Amino acid sequence: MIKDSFPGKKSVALLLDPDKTDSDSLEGILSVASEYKADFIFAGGSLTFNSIDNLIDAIKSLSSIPIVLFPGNLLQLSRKADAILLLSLISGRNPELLIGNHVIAAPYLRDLREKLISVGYILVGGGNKTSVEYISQTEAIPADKPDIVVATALAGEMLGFNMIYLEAGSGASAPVPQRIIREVRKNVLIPIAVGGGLRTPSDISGAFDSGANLIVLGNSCESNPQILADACKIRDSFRHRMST
Ligand code: 1GP
Repeated sequence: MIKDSFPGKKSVALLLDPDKTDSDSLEGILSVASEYKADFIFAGGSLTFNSIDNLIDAIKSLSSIPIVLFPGNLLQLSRKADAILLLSLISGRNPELLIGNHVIAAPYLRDLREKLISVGYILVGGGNKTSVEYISQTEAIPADKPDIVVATALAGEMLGFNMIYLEAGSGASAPVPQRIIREVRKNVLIPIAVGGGLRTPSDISGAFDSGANLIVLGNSCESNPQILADACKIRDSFRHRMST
Protein backbone atom coordinates (compact mmCIF):
# COMPACT_ATOMS: atom_id res chain seq x y z
CA MET A 1 0.00 0.00 0.00
CA ILE A 2 1.50 3.36 -1.02
CA LYS A 3 0.25 5.10 2.10
CA ASP A 4 2.47 3.08 4.42
CA SER A 5 5.65 4.05 2.65
CA PHE A 6 4.71 7.54 1.49
CA PRO A 7 7.28 8.96 0.99
CA GLY A 8 9.65 6.66 2.87
CA LYS A 9 12.80 8.08 1.36
CA LYS A 10 13.91 10.94 -0.87
CA SER A 11 11.37 10.87 -3.69
CA VAL A 12 10.43 12.69 -6.88
CA ALA A 13 6.91 13.30 -8.13
CA LEU A 14 5.94 14.52 -11.58
CA LEU A 15 2.80 16.68 -11.45
CA LEU A 16 0.49 16.36 -14.45
CA ASP A 17 -2.35 18.84 -14.78
CA PRO A 18 -5.33 17.60 -16.82
CA ASP A 19 -5.58 21.05 -18.41
CA LYS A 20 -1.95 21.29 -19.44
CA THR A 21 -1.27 17.79 -20.68
CA ASP A 22 -1.84 16.64 -24.26
CA SER A 23 -1.27 13.09 -25.48
CA ASP A 24 2.02 13.87 -27.29
CA SER A 25 3.64 15.61 -24.34
CA LEU A 26 2.28 12.91 -22.01
CA GLU A 27 4.03 10.15 -23.86
CA GLY A 28 7.34 12.03 -23.88
CA ILE A 29 7.39 12.99 -20.22
CA LEU A 30 6.18 9.58 -19.03
CA SER A 31 8.94 7.84 -20.93
CA VAL A 32 11.46 10.02 -19.04
CA ALA A 33 9.60 9.34 -15.77
CA SER A 34 9.71 5.58 -16.37
CA GLU A 35 13.32 5.50 -17.54
CA TYR A 36 14.61 7.43 -14.52
CA LYS A 37 12.11 5.86 -12.10
CA ALA A 38 10.16 8.85 -10.85
CA ASP A 39 8.45 7.68 -7.67
CA PHE A 40 4.98 9.10 -8.18
CA ILE A 41 2.81 10.82 -10.74
CA PHE A 42 0.69 13.48 -9.11
CA ALA A 43 -2.54 14.27 -10.99
CA GLY A 44 -4.39 17.52 -10.41
CA GLY A 45 -4.54 21.25 -11.09
CA SER A 46 -6.16 24.52 -10.10
CA LEU A 47 -8.93 24.48 -12.71
CA THR A 48 -10.85 21.62 -14.29
CA PHE A 49 -11.48 22.00 -18.00
CA ASN A 50 -10.56 18.36 -18.60
CA SER A 51 -11.50 15.19 -16.76
CA ILE A 52 -9.08 13.84 -14.19
CA ASP A 53 -10.28 10.28 -14.87
CA ASN A 54 -9.30 10.58 -18.53
CA LEU A 55 -5.85 11.80 -17.52
CA ILE A 56 -5.43 8.92 -15.07
CA ASP A 57 -6.51 6.38 -17.70
CA ALA A 58 -4.02 7.85 -20.17
CA ILE A 59 -1.20 7.77 -17.61
CA LYS A 60 -2.01 4.15 -16.70
CA SER A 61 -1.89 3.11 -20.33
CA LEU A 62 1.65 4.48 -20.62
CA SER A 63 3.32 3.82 -17.28
CA SER A 64 3.16 1.76 -14.12
CA ILE A 65 4.33 4.54 -11.78
CA PRO A 66 1.90 4.96 -8.86
CA ILE A 67 -0.61 7.75 -9.42
CA VAL A 68 -1.38 10.07 -6.52
CA LEU A 69 -4.40 12.32 -6.74
CA PHE A 70 -3.52 15.94 -5.93
CA PRO A 71 -7.01 17.42 -6.18
CA GLY A 72 -7.33 21.14 -6.80
CA ASN A 73 -11.06 20.95 -6.13
CA LEU A 74 -13.95 18.53 -5.61
CA LEU A 75 -14.34 17.99 -9.35
CA GLN A 76 -10.98 16.27 -9.28
CA LEU A 77 -11.92 13.43 -6.98
CA SER A 78 -11.37 10.05 -8.55
CA ARG A 79 -11.45 6.44 -7.48
CA LYS A 80 -8.86 5.51 -10.07
CA ALA A 81 -5.72 6.84 -8.38
CA ASP A 82 -3.47 4.62 -6.26
CA ALA A 83 -3.41 7.18 -3.43
CA ILE A 84 -5.27 10.39 -2.66
CA LEU A 85 -3.88 13.47 -0.94
CA LEU A 86 -6.51 14.80 1.44
CA LEU A 87 -5.29 18.38 1.49
CA SER A 88 -6.19 20.85 4.17
CA LEU A 89 -4.98 24.37 3.38
CA ILE A 90 -3.71 25.16 6.86
CA SER A 91 -1.86 28.35 5.90
CA GLY A 92 -5.21 29.91 4.96
CA ARG A 93 -8.40 30.76 6.78
CA ASN A 94 -10.87 29.64 4.18
CA PRO A 95 -13.15 27.24 6.09
CA GLU A 96 -14.15 25.37 2.93
CA LEU A 97 -10.54 24.37 2.34
CA LEU A 98 -9.89 23.59 5.99
CA ILE A 99 -12.93 21.34 6.55
CA GLY A 100 -15.95 22.21 4.35
CA ASN A 101 -14.89 20.34 1.22
CA HIS A 102 -13.73 17.41 3.32
CA VAL A 103 -17.21 17.02 4.76
CA ILE A 104 -18.63 16.98 1.24
CA ALA A 105 -16.01 14.48 0.06
CA ALA A 106 -16.00 12.15 3.07
CA PRO A 107 -18.97 9.93 2.06
CA TYR A 108 -17.40 9.47 -1.38
CA LEU A 109 -14.05 8.66 0.18
CA ARG A 110 -15.16 6.39 2.99
CA ASP A 111 -14.42 3.14 1.20
CA LEU A 112 -11.09 4.50 -0.07
CA ARG A 113 -9.68 5.09 3.41
CA GLU A 114 -6.58 3.02 2.81
CA LYS A 115 -5.64 5.31 -0.09
CA LEU A 116 -5.89 8.58 1.84
CA ILE A 117 -2.86 10.58 2.91
CA SER A 118 -3.80 13.60 5.00
CA VAL A 119 -1.72 16.64 4.19
CA GLY A 120 -1.20 19.95 5.98
CA TYR A 121 -0.88 22.12 2.89
CA ILE A 122 1.03 25.36 3.46
CA LEU A 123 1.36 28.13 0.88
CA VAL A 124 4.55 30.15 1.12
CA GLY A 125 4.51 33.43 -0.82
CA GLY A 126 7.29 34.27 -3.20
CA GLY A 127 6.71 37.29 -5.36
CA ASN A 128 3.97 36.95 -7.94
CA LYS A 129 0.45 36.03 -6.83
CA THR A 130 -0.10 32.40 -7.82
CA SER A 131 -3.24 30.68 -9.15
CA VAL A 132 -3.59 28.67 -5.97
CA GLU A 133 -3.68 31.85 -3.87
CA TYR A 134 -6.30 33.44 -6.09
CA ILE A 135 -8.45 30.33 -6.48
CA SER A 136 -8.28 29.43 -2.79
CA GLN A 137 -8.96 33.04 -1.78
CA THR A 138 -6.28 32.74 0.86
CA GLU A 139 -3.07 34.55 1.51
CA ALA A 140 0.25 32.71 1.44
CA ILE A 141 2.54 33.02 4.45
CA PRO A 142 5.24 35.57 3.51
CA ALA A 143 8.57 33.92 2.69
CA ASP A 144 10.35 36.19 5.17
CA LYS A 145 8.28 34.86 8.08
CA PRO A 146 9.78 31.40 8.72
CA ASP A 147 8.47 31.34 12.29
CA ILE A 148 4.89 31.47 11.06
CA VAL A 149 5.57 28.62 8.62
CA VAL A 150 7.14 26.56 11.41
CA ALA A 151 4.26 27.24 13.82
CA THR A 152 1.77 26.26 11.10
CA ALA A 153 3.67 23.05 10.28
CA LEU A 154 3.89 22.17 13.97
CA ALA A 155 0.15 22.70 14.36
CA GLY A 156 -0.39 20.43 11.34
CA GLU A 157 1.76 17.72 12.87
CA MET A 158 -0.02 18.04 16.21
CA LEU A 159 -3.39 17.75 14.47
CA GLY A 160 -2.29 14.43 13.03
CA PHE A 161 -1.60 15.14 9.37
CA ASN A 162 0.51 12.47 7.67
CA MET A 163 2.64 14.99 5.80
CA ILE A 164 3.41 18.71 5.49
CA TYR A 165 3.46 20.17 1.98
CA LEU A 166 5.33 23.44 1.49
CA GLU A 167 3.92 24.97 -1.69
CA ALA A 168 5.21 28.05 -3.51
CA GLY A 169 2.45 27.67 -6.14
CA SER A 170 2.62 26.21 -9.60
CA GLY A 171 4.84 28.36 -11.79
CA ALA A 172 6.01 30.44 -8.83
CA SER A 173 8.85 32.78 -9.71
CA ALA A 174 10.90 31.36 -6.83
CA PRO A 175 10.62 28.07 -4.94
CA VAL A 176 10.07 27.82 -1.18
CA PRO A 177 13.30 29.22 0.33
CA GLN A 178 15.69 26.57 1.58
CA ARG A 179 15.97 28.18 5.00
CA ILE A 180 12.23 27.72 5.46
CA ILE A 181 12.45 24.03 4.54
CA ARG A 182 15.37 23.68 6.96
CA GLU A 183 13.49 25.35 9.82
CA VAL A 184 10.42 23.19 9.27
CA ARG A 185 12.59 20.07 9.06
CA LYS A 186 14.19 20.95 12.41
CA ASN A 187 10.78 21.20 14.04
CA VAL A 188 8.58 18.44 12.65
CA LEU A 189 9.12 14.70 12.34
CA ILE A 190 6.57 13.90 9.65
CA PRO A 191 7.55 13.86 5.94
CA ILE A 192 7.85 17.16 4.10
CA ALA A 193 6.90 17.64 0.44
CA VAL A 194 8.09 20.74 -1.42
CA GLY A 195 6.72 22.03 -4.72
CA GLY A 196 6.25 25.08 -6.88
CA GLY A 197 8.86 26.92 -8.93
CA LEU A 198 11.55 24.21 -8.74
CA ARG A 199 13.35 24.64 -12.05
CA THR A 200 17.03 23.84 -11.76
CA PRO A 201 19.19 21.00 -10.41
CA SER A 202 20.40 23.35 -7.70
CA ASP A 203 16.81 24.14 -6.64
CA ILE A 204 16.18 20.40 -6.37
CA SER A 205 19.35 19.41 -4.54
CA GLY A 206 18.91 22.43 -2.25
CA ALA A 207 15.37 21.33 -1.34
CA PHE A 208 16.48 17.74 -0.63
CA ASP A 209 19.51 18.94 1.28
CA SER A 210 17.35 21.22 3.43
CA GLY A 211 15.17 18.30 4.48
CA ALA A 212 12.48 17.75 1.84
CA ASN A 213 11.48 14.09 1.57
CA LEU A 214 9.55 14.59 -1.63
CA ILE A 215 9.91 17.19 -4.36
CA VAL A 216 7.15 17.87 -6.88
CA LEU A 217 7.88 19.11 -10.40
CA GLY A 218 5.23 20.42 -12.78
CA ASN A 219 5.79 23.33 -15.16
CA SER A 220 9.52 22.92 -15.53
CA CYS A 221 9.08 19.39 -16.94
CA GLU A 222 6.74 20.64 -19.66
CA SER A 223 9.37 22.94 -21.13
CA ASN A 224 12.39 20.85 -20.15
CA PRO A 225 11.76 17.10 -19.58
CA GLN A 226 15.48 16.68 -18.84
CA ILE A 227 14.93 18.34 -15.45
CA LEU A 228 12.90 15.29 -14.39
CA ALA A 229 15.81 13.01 -15.26
CA ASP A 230 18.16 15.33 -13.35
CA ALA A 231 15.84 15.33 -10.33
CA CYS A 232 15.79 11.51 -10.25
CA LYS A 233 19.58 11.36 -10.49
CA ILE A 234 19.90 13.86 -7.63
CA ARG A 235 17.42 11.77 -5.59
CA ASP A 236 19.50 8.66 -6.30
CA SER A 237 22.66 10.34 -5.09
CA PHE A 238 20.92 11.43 -1.85
CA ARG A 239 19.60 7.89 -1.33
CA HIS A 240 23.04 6.49 -1.94
CA ARG A 241 24.61 8.95 0.49
CA MET A 242 22.07 8.01 3.16
CA SER A 243 22.65 4.30 2.75
CA THR A 244 26.44 4.50 3.08
C1 1GP B 1 3.35 21.33 -7.01
O1 1GP B 1 2.53 23.39 -7.55
C2 1GP B 1 3.61 22.55 -7.68
O2 1GP B 1 3.48 21.58 -5.66
C3 1GP B 1 4.07 22.41 -9.07
O3 1GP B 1 4.69 23.60 -9.32
O4 1GP B 1 4.44 23.65 -11.74
O5 1GP B 1 5.94 25.27 -10.55
O6 1GP B 1 6.57 22.86 -10.74
P1 1GP B 1 5.45 23.86 -10.67
